Amino acid sequence: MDGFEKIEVENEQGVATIALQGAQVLAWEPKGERPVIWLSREARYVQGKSARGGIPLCWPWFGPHPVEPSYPTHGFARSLTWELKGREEVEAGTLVVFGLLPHEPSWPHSSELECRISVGRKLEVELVTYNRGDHPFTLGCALHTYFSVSDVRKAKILGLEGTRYLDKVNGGERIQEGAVTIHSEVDRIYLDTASTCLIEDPGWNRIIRIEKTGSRSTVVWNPWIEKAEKLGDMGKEGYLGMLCVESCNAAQDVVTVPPSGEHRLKAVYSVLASQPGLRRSA
Ligand code: TA6
Repeated sequence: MDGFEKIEVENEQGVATIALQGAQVLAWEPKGERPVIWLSREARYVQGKSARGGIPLCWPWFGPHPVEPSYPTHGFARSLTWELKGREEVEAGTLVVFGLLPHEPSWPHSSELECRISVGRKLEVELVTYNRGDHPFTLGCALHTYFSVSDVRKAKILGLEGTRYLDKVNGGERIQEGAVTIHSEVDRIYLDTASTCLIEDPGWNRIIRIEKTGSRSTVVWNPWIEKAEKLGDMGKEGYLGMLCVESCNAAQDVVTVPPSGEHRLKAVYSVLASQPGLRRSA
């Protein structure tokens, strides 16, 4: 992580590392737990590019720009350096606040961003968009969170059963039947869902809970073998130890922020105590 300027946070409840570039959480775990956030062993720490893993912030669009393919995928907020606005001890742990005033030709709107990250037994990440202008604007955004799992082939995501999704690997729209499991490349935008998701990880006998507000879509992504190789910064078997479950406003679930208004996208991550039932069903 040497190429990045970082904030280290450690309190009685949790430990985290956050980069100033992109206000990107690179690591977090509650005290005594295994890492919850996945960071590639082969991540590159270069200016202007988010590191592979952690929690990149996608803003003000998700995926490719809707009309201009030369604009960066997932917007520009993840690759700019944010200002550290404050750090204070709070009941839940430590609150670190970052700010960004975007001045990009691709985003001709008067806006301000804040990212509020609370580190403790839970990790809370809130991305706040303020409209400082006198016209409404429409944006897409995501907390593109990479979770660490013992073996993605054995993990299950609960909370998306019966939800319609866009399948970016095979094309088309489908309905999720049962829990999401991963045995090949998966890249899906689950639409119109505000549900809490659970990642069941029988190998590490734990459940990661993802609660969210201000988010109407959830993206599930694992690049699997070939795509991971093409990315070049995942490590040889990195794809087996990670899983992205992203709290988003993507595809048709974009958000319009009125003049003087704001939008808050927030996720709260926690690890549930080991579940004895998990071992039996594994
Ligand atoms: O969120 C899933 C996704 O949009 C995938 O399509 C995938 O390629 C990915 O994000 C990673 O994007 P990045 O630009 O960080 O390589």
